[in-house]
Amino acid sequence: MSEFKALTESVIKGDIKAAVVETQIALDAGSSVRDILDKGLIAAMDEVGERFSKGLIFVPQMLRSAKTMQECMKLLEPFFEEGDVTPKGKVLIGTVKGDLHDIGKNLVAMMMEGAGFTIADLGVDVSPERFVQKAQEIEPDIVAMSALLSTTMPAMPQTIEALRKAGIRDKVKVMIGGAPVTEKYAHEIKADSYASDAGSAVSKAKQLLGIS
Ligand code: B1M
Repeated sequence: MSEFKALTESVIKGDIKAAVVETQIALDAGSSVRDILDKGLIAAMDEVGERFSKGLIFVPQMLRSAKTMQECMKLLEPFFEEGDVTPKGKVLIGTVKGDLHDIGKNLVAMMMEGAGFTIADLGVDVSPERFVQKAQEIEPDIVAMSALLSTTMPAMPQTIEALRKAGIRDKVKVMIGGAPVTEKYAHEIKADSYASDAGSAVSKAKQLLGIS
């Protein structure tokens, strides 16, 4: 593990207090937010996932680590602001039906907001009907879907189909992402864009709307 060993270990253990202190120490030491996220927090969640796969930990521990990461992210949030407040477009985001994972989706929403997008966040377990209803109400430029489970990925094409049936597929761009999602899958289901992480979600969103 890296210079963020203490932070990573606190997140793996689900020790909120220690992890928050370690995040602050890293910020005070001048570490970049990107490094704290990638090498500290996300690395910890990857290890948590590994341990869960091996049966070494169970859902309650995974939940505790998730809560710990969320508390640390609160300290990082102010740093996502780019300072450019020119409105970039409206993004409707949610984690798809059947899926309760929201950390990655929240990170994408936070970074997009920091980059000047207006965000409407539907939360988790969002049905295709709910995406459609909200899209009709707020007329977003982009509908952004996150999925962390291979079993919930099919809710993405279902949502695209629901948008089509409602007659609004051509009025929005669809972006998808999440750990099991791939560029190839995005192509297969005719999404307009795929992003592998929150940073690239921002640049892909700008590309979709023709903003530099
Ligand atoms: Co779950 N879980 N989980 N879990 N969980 C995974 C995803 C898993 C890979 C763990 C494992 O087995 N190794 C596995 C899925 C296997 C699969 O299908 N491929 C799994 C499982 C099996 C489950 C349950 C089924 C376990 C059970 O009950 N038996 C269950 C399902 C519940 C449900 O959703 N219905 C479950 C439950 C949970 C908790 C609730 C306990 C908790 C989530 C809490 C929460 O989110 N509030 C949890 C957690 C924490 C994880 C792991 C450990 C960490 C996820 C995470 O937050 N990562 C995860 C293992 C892992 O990912 N390594 C695991 C950090 C986050 C920043 O990364 O979300 O990938 P991520 O987001 C990234 C990119 O993917 C991307 O940007 C982010 C980085 O910048 N991205 C997008 C995400 N969304 C995007 C959207 C975009 C663009 C980019 O555009 C729209």
